[in-house]
Amino acid sequence: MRNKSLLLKAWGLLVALPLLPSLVFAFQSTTARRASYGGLTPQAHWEELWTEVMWDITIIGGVYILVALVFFFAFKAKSKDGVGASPKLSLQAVIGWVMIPSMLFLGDDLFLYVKAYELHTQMREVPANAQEIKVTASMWNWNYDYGDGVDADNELRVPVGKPVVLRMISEDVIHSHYLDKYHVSEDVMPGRITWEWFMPDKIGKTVITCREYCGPNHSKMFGKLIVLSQKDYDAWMAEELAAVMDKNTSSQQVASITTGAPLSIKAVQ
Ligand SMILES: [Cu+2]
Repeated sequence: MRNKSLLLKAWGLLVALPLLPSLVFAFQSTTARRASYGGLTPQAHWEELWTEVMWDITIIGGVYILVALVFFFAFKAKSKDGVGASPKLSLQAVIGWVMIPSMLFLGDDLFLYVKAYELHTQMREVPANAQEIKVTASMWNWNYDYGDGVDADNELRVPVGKPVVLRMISEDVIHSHYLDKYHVSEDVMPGRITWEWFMPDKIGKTVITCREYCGPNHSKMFGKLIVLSQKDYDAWMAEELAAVMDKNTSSQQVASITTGAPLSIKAVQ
């Protein structure tokens, strides 16, 4: 009896072993990598984690198939009329077969959980130098407001290599702003400001979609993310600012003409 409980303890230790390396990795992950996230943008971070999940399930799945195949051939019926052998397992073997694979899975799950949490934290922590653009969603339009009177519908222009934070609100129902290439999406709601940030790392155009059903034209609620070189972005912004100035000047002219109106009102009286 005493021997048996010792043996069980030894098994317990053995099944706990796979957890140790994952805890060590997890600890390293949160302390050493946290400061700079290993130099990864959230996008690269997301892709790294995805690749890791794919490798893990492929390796674990492969090992399971291999073990199943070995058992299939080792214990199958030897003759046409025979029956397959089903060896009786000892208690230790039963615990081992159940616990070791379970702990391997659990160890890997914990490791991936810590990495996913790290990615989530990175996606929530906006870099201090991020450019802020205000987003207003409505059925079925995205408006991007850069400040100083510059805004655009369904086209988001940003310079390459600088983090961008979108501060978002909805005028009607719940929408969700999804930047497919950058793996970020966030609900856009009436009465609440939400945000998402991304690092535009490559010049080019990618799609922006609404990721929350928001009415009959939901599928038509998409836009373009246009990443420009800093030079092209500055040129575009200068053009937009000039257009705003022009508009302001002409509306001031309209305003001064209207201020002359009391005379004509008096004339009517
Ligand atoms: Cu929508």
